[in-house]
Amino acid sequence: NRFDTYFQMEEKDIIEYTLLKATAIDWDRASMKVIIPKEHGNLNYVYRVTDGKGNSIYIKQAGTETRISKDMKPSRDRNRLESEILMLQDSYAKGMVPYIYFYDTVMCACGMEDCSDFLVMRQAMLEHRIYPHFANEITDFLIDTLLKSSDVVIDHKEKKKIGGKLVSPDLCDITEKLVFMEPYNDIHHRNNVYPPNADFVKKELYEDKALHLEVAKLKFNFMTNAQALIHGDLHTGSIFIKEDALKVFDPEFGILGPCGYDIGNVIANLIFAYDNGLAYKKDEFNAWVLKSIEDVTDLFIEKYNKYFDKWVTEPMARVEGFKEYYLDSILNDTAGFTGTELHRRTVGMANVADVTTITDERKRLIAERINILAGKEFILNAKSFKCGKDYVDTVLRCKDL
Ligand code: SR1
Ligand code: MG
Repeated sequence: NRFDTYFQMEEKDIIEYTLLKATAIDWDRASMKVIIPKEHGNLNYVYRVTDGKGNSIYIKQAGTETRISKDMKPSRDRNRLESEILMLQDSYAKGMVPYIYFYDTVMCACGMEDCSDFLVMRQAMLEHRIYPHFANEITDFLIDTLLKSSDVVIDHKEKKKIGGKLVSPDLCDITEKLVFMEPYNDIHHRNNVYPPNADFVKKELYEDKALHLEVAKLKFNFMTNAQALIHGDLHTGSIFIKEDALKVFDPEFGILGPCGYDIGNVIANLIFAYDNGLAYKKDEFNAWVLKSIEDVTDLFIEKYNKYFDKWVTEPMARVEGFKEYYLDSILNDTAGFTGTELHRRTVGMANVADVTTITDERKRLIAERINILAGKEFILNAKSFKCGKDYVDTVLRCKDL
């Protein structure tokens, strides 16, 4: 059949492809239609297929080039990695990721549970929606996926196999450059710096040598600290959310890496939501965002302390003091990676709508400075961020600088 050789599908190919691959669903052919979702990520192509009987599915395909840049051509195998990581994460955190119906290594496409009854959380944040359950659920996801895939719990040989099978060198390369280098030197001349903040960025990010040293340490931490199977890109655009549930998707940047990278990404992206709420004077929303920043940190610590003892299998991890030592390293990393995410999404190639849609120049300038200054505090004083309040206090202080 014509799907035996890779080509980048278009809307007109999707129904035929769905019928061929998504055979677990009893489709009503006559009423099938394809919808292109409004939101999309930076890399891939997504279609939603429905029929008149209530069946539906997302078809997601990796293109040869990324959507954000035609110059970037990360291996299309990323679609397999994403599918396999989602299936593994589902075994760690049941129901907290979309179900994978199939994945196809020829067309580099998968069939994923339709989550259109959820909103992409980035969009929900732009609409200043409040989700009181968020912190509890995301920390369930974090503790389940991170602790269970760390050497504290998982069989060590199993874990090493995951590293060989589920990591994309190309996507790691993107993160290593976009997160841990370019925001500090614009070496590839593809940063997106808001012109009114150009001098500020130069002074605070490009010329601060002490900052560069700490970022270099974080980069090597990211590349060498194979602590757990991390999602690798856990921003609000990778979370589907509704009133009573959430699902995390898009783990193609997954890697055996430091747990703090995922936790830090969640905290930083809540700070972007706060920036937007501040610019648009959404006080109730921002009170919830700040509470969520606090709760994400504190609930992670609470759940870590609870489940470490229940789940630990590695005898040396039971040695007195190890549990505290390990948590401390995760918290230090969390602070540093919160900082790098704040910086790269503010000045780097992949900005976030929370900030770029602030239309008032002065307010956007302030939002960006909060991110830059708070990010520096998190990186330079990482050891002082031990609980949620430490993060909130810093954001509030930077708002008034
Ligand atoms: C080239 S891709 C740019 C960014 O989008 C993805 O979501 C990752 O965050 C990546 O760094
Ligand atoms: Mg993505």
